[in-house]
Amino acid sequence: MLDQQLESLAASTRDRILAAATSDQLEAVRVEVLGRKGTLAEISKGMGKLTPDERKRIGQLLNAAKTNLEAALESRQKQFADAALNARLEAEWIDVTLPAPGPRPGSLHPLTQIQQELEDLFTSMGVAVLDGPEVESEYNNFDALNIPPDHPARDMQDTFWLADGNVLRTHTSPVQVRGMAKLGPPLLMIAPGRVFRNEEVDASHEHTFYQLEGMMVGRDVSIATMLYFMKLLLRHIFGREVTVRLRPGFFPFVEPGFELDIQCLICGGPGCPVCKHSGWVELMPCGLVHPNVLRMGGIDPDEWSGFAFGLGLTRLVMMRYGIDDIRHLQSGDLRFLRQF
Ligand code: FA5
Repeated sequence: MLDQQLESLAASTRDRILAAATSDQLEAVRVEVLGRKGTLAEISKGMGKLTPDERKRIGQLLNAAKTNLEAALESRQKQFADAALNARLEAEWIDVTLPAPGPRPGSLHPLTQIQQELEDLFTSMGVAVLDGPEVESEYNNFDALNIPPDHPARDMQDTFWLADGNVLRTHTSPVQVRGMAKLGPPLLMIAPGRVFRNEEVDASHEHTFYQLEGMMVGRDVSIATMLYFMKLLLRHIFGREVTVRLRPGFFPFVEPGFELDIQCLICGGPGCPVCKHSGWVELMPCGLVHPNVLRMGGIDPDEWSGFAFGLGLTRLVMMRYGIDDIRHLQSGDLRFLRQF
């Protein structure tokens, strides 16, 4: 009686082990049949009533059934483990014979890109590209530009003074002074570079930013010549006509002086933090070179005239790419830089 019971339990359990689809189902079978309160334990309770010989025989059958079922469970469990391992290996498979992608190539900062584009444009027109030091003399940064020590215009640009009396140049205009000394009249030059101001930083103001100075000295240089130049530059950068306005502006080194504003390309006119809600962005102050500046540069203002402009290169980059905060440009954030 007990042997039949045992035999049919062993057969049905083997079937269930083979049919189990997950290791959880397998565990449930194990607990139900081989567990402490499982079916096998239940059967062995009936052995008390048997004769010693029968008990021995059934005991051996019971042990054999238990050992066989445990082996079947273990082998099925191993099948599950093997299948899981294979699936993982399949998912993680890599072709080691593929060539490695190598380090991601870097790219030029958008400011460098625009600076190089403008340098290419102007050199193709025969314009000299000049460079000046970032640590400048007080004389070149101010005095030679018609801004003597007691002139209130010195306060227009918050200056980083160095202990030796030099300054971190507040604009690229000192390269005008260097250009006049180096090239003499007639001259046509640009000077891109980094400038520094002790300013409060916000969406459109940095303490360290880039300008591009332009200067032309010739026999009959006029405001019309200047406008031609500036429009050419803007058309090249934006690839289309952009809306600009010219209004009077005061700079001691030009007379007359103007502010050239560009319609804000971030908001398109209605106003935003970049244009201080005015719809216009100051981009390129300019004017005819003041006779005092020409004279200090060793050029006779009765014989020569000139124009100069100081383009805010960093703001130009912002307008061209629709960058709504100047602080992104020097953040070093690769997520930002990889867009260019
Ligand atoms: C000047 O620096 C004059 N040297 C420009 C000039 C040159 C006038 C030749 C006439 C003849 P200004 O301080 O306005 O001017 O600065 C020129 C441009 O630099 C501004 O129009 C603006 O586009 C940019 N700029 C000024 N301050 C900042 C700043 N803190 N952050 C970013 N861009 C600035």
